[in-house]
Amino acid sequence: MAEETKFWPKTISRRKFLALSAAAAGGAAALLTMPLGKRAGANANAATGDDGVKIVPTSGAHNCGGRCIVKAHVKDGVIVRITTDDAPDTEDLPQLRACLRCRSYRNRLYHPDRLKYPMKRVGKRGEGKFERISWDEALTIIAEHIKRVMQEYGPEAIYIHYASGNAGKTAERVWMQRLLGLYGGYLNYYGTYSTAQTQMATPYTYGTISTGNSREDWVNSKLIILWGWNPAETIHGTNTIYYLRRAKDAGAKIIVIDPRYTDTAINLADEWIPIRPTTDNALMDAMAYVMITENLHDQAFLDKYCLGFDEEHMPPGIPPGNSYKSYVLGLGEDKTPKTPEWAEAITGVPKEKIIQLAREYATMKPAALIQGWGPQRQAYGEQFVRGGTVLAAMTGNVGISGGWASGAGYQARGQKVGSIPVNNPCKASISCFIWPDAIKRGKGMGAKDGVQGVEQLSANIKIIFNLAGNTLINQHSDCNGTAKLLQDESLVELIVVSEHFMTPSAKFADVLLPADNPMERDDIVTPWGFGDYVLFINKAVDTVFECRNGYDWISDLAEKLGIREQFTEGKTLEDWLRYIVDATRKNHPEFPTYEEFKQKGYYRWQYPEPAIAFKEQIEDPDNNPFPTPSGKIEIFSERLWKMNNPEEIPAVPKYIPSWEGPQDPLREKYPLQCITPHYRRRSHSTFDNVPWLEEAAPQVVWINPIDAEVRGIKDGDKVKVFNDRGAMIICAKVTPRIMPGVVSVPQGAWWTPDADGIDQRGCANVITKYHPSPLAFGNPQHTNLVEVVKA
Ligand SMILES: Nc1nc2c(c(=O)[nH]1)N[C@H]1C(S)=C(S)[C@@H](COP(=O)(O)OP(=O)(O)OC[C@H]3O[C@@H](n4cnc5c(=O)[nH]c(N)nc54)[C@H](O)[C@@H]3O)O[C@H]1N2
Ligand SMILES: Nc1nc2c(c(=O)[nH]1)N[C@H]1C(S)=C(S)[C@@H](COP(=O)(O)OP(=O)(O)OC[C@H]3O[C@@H](n4cnc5c(=O)[nH]c(N)nc54)[C@H](O)[C@@H]3O)O[C@H]1N2
Ligand code: SF4
Ligand SMILES: [Mo]
Repeated sequence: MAEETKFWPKTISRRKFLALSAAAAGGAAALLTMPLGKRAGANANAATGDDGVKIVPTSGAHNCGGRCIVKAHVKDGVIVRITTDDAPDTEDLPQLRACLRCRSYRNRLYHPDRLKYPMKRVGKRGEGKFERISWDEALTIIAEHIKRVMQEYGPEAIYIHYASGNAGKTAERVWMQRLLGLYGGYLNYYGTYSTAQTQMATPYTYGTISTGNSREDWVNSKLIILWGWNPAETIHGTNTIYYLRRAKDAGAKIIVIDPRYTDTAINLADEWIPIRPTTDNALMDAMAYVMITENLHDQAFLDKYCLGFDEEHMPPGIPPGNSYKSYVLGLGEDKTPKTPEWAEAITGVPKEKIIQLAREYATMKPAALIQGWGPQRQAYGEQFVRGGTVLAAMTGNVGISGGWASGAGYQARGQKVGSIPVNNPCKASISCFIWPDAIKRGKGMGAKDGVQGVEQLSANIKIIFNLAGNTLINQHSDCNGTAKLLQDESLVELIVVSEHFMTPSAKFADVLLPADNPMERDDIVTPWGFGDYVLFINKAVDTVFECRNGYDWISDLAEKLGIREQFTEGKTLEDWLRYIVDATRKNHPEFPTYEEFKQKGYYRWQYPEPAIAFKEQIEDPDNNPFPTPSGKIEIFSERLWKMNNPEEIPAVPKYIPSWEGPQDPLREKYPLQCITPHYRRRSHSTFDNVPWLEEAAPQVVWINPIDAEVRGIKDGDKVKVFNDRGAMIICAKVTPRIMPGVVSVPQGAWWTPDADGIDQRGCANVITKYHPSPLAFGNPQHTNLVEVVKA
C-alpha cells in the first residue's frame, strides 16, 4: 500500500493561486463568470515543456453545464498546475476554455478528505460510522445481496439511481447497468433532475425535445428573451455566453425575465423583468391576450402549422371553448380574460411592461424566446414549457433563422457518439424523482403513480446503487424527510455508494467505495446539448490509495456473480474506448482514429450552416409533418385532454396557481418564496469542499432590502431560513438583485445538521418539498415558501 502522504503535493499558497488567476483573466472573480469577448492569452506557456513537465489533455466529467479542454501539467507523478485550451481563438471556433471550477481541480484531486479505502457501515444507517474493509469483502457483500434480492424480489427491487457526478462514457453507473442487464435486470428511471418537466412536456407540442437552433444562429435574432435562463453562471454549453454576446454586438435586444438580477442580466440585458416565481404562465397568457386583441399574432402560421390555437382548428369531438384563444380571452370555463391587469396582480410585472413585451416579441422578428430550466423545476413546470412553445408559434418564430421554437431547446443537430452496450430485460421505469415512493410502496404502483413500461411494479426497492451522485440526500428534495426514510433499515436493505468524499449521501451507504478521479483514468466525454465536439479524458496521474476504476471493480463483481466473461467480452477498458471510437467513426467517417483522438484530446465538428430546428417542417410541411400524432404543432393536445385531469394537466397550457406560490394561503405563515438556483462556484454539490471557491463565492441567501429591513436583517447577518420541513443557518446578502417577496439559496451546499437538526451550511434542500409535478413526476425544487429571521 502506498504511503499516505506521498501523493499529496504541498498546497499552493492562496497568494500564489490568486496571482496565477490574475495573470489568467483579471482575477478570480473575473474567472468565475465566463469571460466575455476576446480573451487574453491565459496559458502562454501551456504547450512549452518545463523541465520534466508533461502536459496531458483531459477534461472534467462532472455535470457542470459545460465541457472544456483541461490541461494537466504533471511533474514527478503529481499535477502541479492546470491550464486550458491554447488553440487559436477564432470567431468560428472559439476556444473551449475552462472556468474556475476545473482550474481549481487539484483541490478536489488532492483533497485530504478524499476517500481512500472501501468501508462498511458499523453504526446506524446515516450516522456516518464506518469501518475499513477489503475490496474483496465489499464486493462479496454486494454480490450476496444482489443474488438474494434478485431471487426473492426480482429485478424491479434493484435500482441504479440517477447520479450525474460522472458523465464519462464509461462511468460506473453505465457498467453497473451493463452488469445487472446481463444478470437479470434492474429498475430503470426516466427523466432527470435537470429537465424532467421540459423533457416530458415539450414533445406534447412538438413531438421531440430537439427544439433548439445552433448557437451561431443567434446573430440573426433581433430580439432575444432569456426566460429563467442564466448561462453566465450555468454555462449551458461552453461558450454560450460568447454567442449571446455576438448576437448583442450584432444589434439584438436582450431581455432577461428572472426574479433575480442574474450575472447574465448584468452582462447582457437591455432590460430585466423581475417576476414572482411560479407565475410565468400568467405573463405568457397576458402576452397572448395582447397579441390577440391587437391582432399582432401570426394567424397564417397558426392556421397552417398548428392545432388548437382557435376554435376553427380543434381536433374533432372536443366541446367548444377549449382552444387556447378561448382560454386567453375568457370564453372558456373560467370566464376570466387574461388581461395585463390580471397578470400584473399575479406576477408583479406592471401591465405596461407586459404590453410592451408582447408587442416587441410579436413584431421584432425574428425573435428567440429561450427558456431556461429553472422555471420548469417548479410545481407546474410543464405549463411554463408549453406556454413558451405556444408564444413561439403565435409569433411564427418556429423553424426560421433567428427564431427559436422554445421548449427543451436541445440542439437539433446532434452527433452520434458510440456507447457501451447495455441491455436491460426489465422494462419497468420510474421517474428519477419518485424513488422514495418506490421504496415505501413500490409494489402495486402503476401509471398514475409515474411508473412506465409495466402495468404495476412487482416489488419495493431493496437495493440502491448510488454511483457518483448526491441525490440520495443532498440534491433530492426534503433532506430531513429522505433521511428518515433511508434510516429505516427494514425498507432499503443495501445502499452502495461510490464517491470521492464523505458526502451527505455517502453517509447513508452500507458499503462505501472509493472511486478513481477523472484525472486518474482514461475516458471519453461529450458536451452538453450545444457542443459539436467530443473530448478524450486522458489519465494524467496514477490512482491513489485503494481507489479503483469502475470497470475494474465491476468486472470483479461480475466474477462473483459468475458472469465475468459475458460482462467484459474479454476486453480491457482501452478496448472498450476503442469500441466507442469505432462506433462513432461508423456514424461519422471523418472522426479521427483512436490514437489521433486520444493524443489531441478532442475532436470538433464544423458545419457550413447553423442548424435550424423544424426548418424542414416549416419549409415543406406536406412532406415533413411534425412528429406529433396530428403532424402539427399541438397547442391543444388530445393526449393531454384524454388524461382527464384538467386542473393539473390541461390540454392547452394555462397558468395554474401553485401550491407554495404567491397565492397560497400558507404565505401568512411563510411569506417569502424561496428559489434554489445553480451556483457558479459548484456543480451542484461537487466542489462544495474546495476552499478557494468558497472564498470566491460564499454561500449566502439573497434577500431584498425591503424584506430585510422589516426583519431587522443587515447585510452579512447570520439568518435562519426555515419552513415546516427544515431550517438552515446562512449569511444574508441584502441586495436589490432579488425582487421583494423572494429569497434565493443556491443549491448544492452539503447538508450539515447540528444536534437539533438545523443545517449549518446553507443546504437548499432542507426546505424543498418532495411533491412530484403532475405530468412528469419531476422535482419542483424552486417552489418553496419560507420565513427568514435573524439567527
Ligand atoms: N434545490 C435544488 N436541488 C437541486 C437542483 C436545484 O435546482 N435546486 N438541481 C437538480 C439538478 S439539475 C441536478 S442535475 C442534481 C445533481 O445532483 P447530483 O447528480 O447528485 O450531482 P452532484 O451534487 O454534483 O453530485 C455528484 C457526486 O459525484 C461525486 N463524483 C464526482 N466525480 C466522480 C467520479 O468520477 N466517481 C464517483 N464515484 N463519484 C464522483 C462528487 O463527489 C459528488 O458528490 O441536483 C438537483 N438538485
Ligand atoms: N455553475 C454551475 N453551472 C451549472 C450547474 C451548477 O450546479 N453550477 N448545474 C448544471 C446543471 S446539471 C443544470 S440542469 C443546469 C441548470 O440550469 P437552470 O435550470 O437553467 O438553472 P437554475 O439556476 O436552476 O435556474 C435558472 C434561472 O431561473 C430562475 N428562476 C427560478 N424560478 C423561476 C421562475 O419561476 N420564473 C423565472 N422566470 N425564473 C425562475 C433562477 O433565478 C435562475 O436564474 O445548470 C448547469 N450548469
Ligand atoms: S467545470 Fe465544466 S464548464 Fe467549468 S471548466 Fe470544467 S468542464 Fe468547463
Ligand atoms: Mo441538472
